[in-house]
Amino acid sequence: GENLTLTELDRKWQAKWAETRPGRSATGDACAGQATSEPALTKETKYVLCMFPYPSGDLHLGHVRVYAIGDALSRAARMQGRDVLFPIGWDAFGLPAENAARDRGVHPGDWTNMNISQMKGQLKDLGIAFDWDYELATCKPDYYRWTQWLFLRLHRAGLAYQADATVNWDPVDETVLANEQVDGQGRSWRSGAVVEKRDLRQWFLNICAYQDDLVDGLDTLTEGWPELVRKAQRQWIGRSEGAHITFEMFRPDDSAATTDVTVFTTRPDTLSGASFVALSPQHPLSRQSAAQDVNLAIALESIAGAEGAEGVLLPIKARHPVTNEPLPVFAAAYVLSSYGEGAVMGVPAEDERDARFAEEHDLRVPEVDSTAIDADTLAKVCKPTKTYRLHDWLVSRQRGWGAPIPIVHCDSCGPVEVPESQLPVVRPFDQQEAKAWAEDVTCPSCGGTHARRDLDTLDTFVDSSWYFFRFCDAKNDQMAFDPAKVDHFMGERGVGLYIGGVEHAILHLLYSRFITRFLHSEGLVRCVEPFDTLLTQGMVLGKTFKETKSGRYLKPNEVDSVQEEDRIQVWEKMSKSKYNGVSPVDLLSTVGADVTRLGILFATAPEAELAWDDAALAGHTRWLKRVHTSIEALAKGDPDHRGSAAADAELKTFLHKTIMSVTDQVNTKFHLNVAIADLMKLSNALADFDTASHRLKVEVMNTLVRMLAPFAPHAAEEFWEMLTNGQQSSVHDQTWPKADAAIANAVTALNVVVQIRGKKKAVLTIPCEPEMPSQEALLEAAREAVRETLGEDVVRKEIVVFPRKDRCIINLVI
Ligand code: ANZ
Ligand code: ZN
Repeated sequence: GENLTLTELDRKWQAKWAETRPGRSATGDACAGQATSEPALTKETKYVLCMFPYPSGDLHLGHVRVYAIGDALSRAARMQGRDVLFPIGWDAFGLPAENAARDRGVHPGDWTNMNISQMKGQLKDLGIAFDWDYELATCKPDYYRWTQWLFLRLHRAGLAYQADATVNWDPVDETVLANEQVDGQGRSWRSGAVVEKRDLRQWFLNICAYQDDLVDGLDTLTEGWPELVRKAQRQWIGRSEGAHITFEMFRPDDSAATTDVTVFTTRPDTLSGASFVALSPQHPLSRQSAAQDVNLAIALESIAGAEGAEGVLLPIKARHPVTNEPLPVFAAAYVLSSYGEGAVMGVPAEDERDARFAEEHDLRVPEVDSTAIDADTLAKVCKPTKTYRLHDWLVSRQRGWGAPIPIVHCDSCGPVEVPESQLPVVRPFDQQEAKAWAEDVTCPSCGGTHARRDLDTLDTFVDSSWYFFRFCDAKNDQMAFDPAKVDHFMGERGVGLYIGGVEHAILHLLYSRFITRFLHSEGLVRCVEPFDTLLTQGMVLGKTFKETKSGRYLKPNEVDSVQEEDRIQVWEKMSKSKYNGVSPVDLLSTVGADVTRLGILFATAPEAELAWDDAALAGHTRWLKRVHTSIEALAKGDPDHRGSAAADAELKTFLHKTIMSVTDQVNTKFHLNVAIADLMKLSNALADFDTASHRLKVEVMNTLVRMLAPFAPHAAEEFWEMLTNGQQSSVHDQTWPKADAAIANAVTALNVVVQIRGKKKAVLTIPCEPEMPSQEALLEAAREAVRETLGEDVVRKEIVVFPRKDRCIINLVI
């Protein structure tokens, strides 16, 4: 360990680890290419999973944060003797690869593979101890073959179906666009063409079949999931309890022609105050009215997309179901077509939006009279029901870089499943080639030769909705996963710890929960919820400079040229356009992996937003150097040196308190910043208790280094080698220290408060080691401490009380 820089340590130990693979323990061993060995039945498993990255090309600090957290927690679990699975893979399908393909003329697969190998190198440079044997990429046929299998299982269970859906169609590029790809003027971001709406036949997954389970299941996650995420899930599903009420509609000029319209209400008790009915502009009755009247059609067109009290009076009336009174009917902008029945009863006396609408359109505002309608009548009119905001999951994408939908369309048989034996269905990326490939295939059902393949691919959220199962058995080429292997790592409670960005709090988690419930109902997995504990890490913000007047972002080299009073410094999400980005690759080559990791982990708790400041790094470098120096000093010390018993006792207690706290943080609280602070304090304590015995100091250092290993794995390995003279295997193969509660809670010193007639005059600390001081010794010390205050006064009585084991109050009565 002579004079190596931290970056040299990274290289030294990474090269060693590549050979020795310390700390490896996961036993889904088929993945390691060995015959399944005896699973470690006695070992408790722990599955630590970080959300897998999109292979964009370079790591950013957000990646560093999530993987540094996962690495620390999984390393600590390994040292605690757990059978740990800590895998990594690539969420590798998606649009950026297609864009790169178009812009640079490369195949998206080549572009993706290049990025994967680059990011993989960076993750290794960072020293993250992933189980690389379990690596997967969703764009590889050996993975998406099973995504297709999953789709077929859903289809067979009646949970995948086709329906028409409106999409943005670019007539020049002949492609479908996502909403974000259409600008404010309704033009394609790429071709500039005016985007058209088209109805296409698309595949949906019937997630709504699980809507109640997905809401109710949240109650089983109160311990492990952040309240905010559960709330977001609940809101997204949007279960609302209320009633359906049916209104009879008629045309005043033709009272014989009636139809029924049902509204959804959460307040059936306000029916007596209903003074109008409002329909969404897309409601069949609104459309029907528009079809008969051009002016109405134009008026309807103009309110579509509005958000206020805009509305159009329709030439129909609604009959109040209790009073039979005729009520006006509107098509109103505020009524959503996709919620409830797309129709509301307007109760302006009770509902704010109805009130605004009534005011705008000069409508009556009748009071709600709870006695006007008796309970019996009301019950008869209202049908209790639940409504949900959740919609079925549209999974068809008109894209080339995704998992092809394994369906063949036959004129005689309709949509037919591609037999499992023919998976994977591999689609040529080139659109022209794909079109030819899709034509004239044999129908698996009737054998006809003019069937067509489905040209669409699956939403990439389908790929990521089941990858955590595949990780348990990533190389299986006979099935998506062996249920026994999934059971081994996930059991009844799912992934032990899932770490990722809060931006995935809704869709990814919801889809994964849905698919898990589906696979459970198919008898393939034992868990009903995929993620037992969820840790959502906060964003990493960069130091950002702006010119006050213009709000213009300043480049680093511009900052000094702008007067201090003319610029402000803020923390914002890192981005190229704000010149506030910090590249992990640069950090690795300057301060090294350990200091980068400490910088991220120590800055704040994992859930909090992190204001990244390079200035904090120097402190971490100094700390590691200090530990290094004290190990060198220990090596030179006299091994038989016996120190003061009092110092030994205090240092020992400090050590065990630290073990307790750090263990608690890595196992349950996850405030790794606190754990690191504890370790820093422990290394300071070594200096503070310099008079302690040499052997104890070595023991403290040995324990400190083992607890440092998850956070600064390279430095800890170097320190371990120094401490053990290279006589022991890797620090990452060592066991986690055990706290002795008796020592941690031992009383090593008494806190003595000396009072004169009940008033505090002095506070003393009196060591309890090597033995408890006698009462007489305590009194002696107390008298001595207040001798000057006492002066001539004579002490008449001495009262000694121990309110706590380590606290003593001595009251002197004069
Ligand atoms: C009468 C009423 C009186 C209502 C009252 C509320 C308060 P949540 O809780 O979000 O489910 N509503 C029903 N369908 C709608 C649609 N498609 N677009 C816009 N609003 C719609 O809201 C349910 C309430 O929202 C329903 O209850 C209905 O207004 C309105 F004092 O009916 B209520
Ligand atoms: Zn057929």
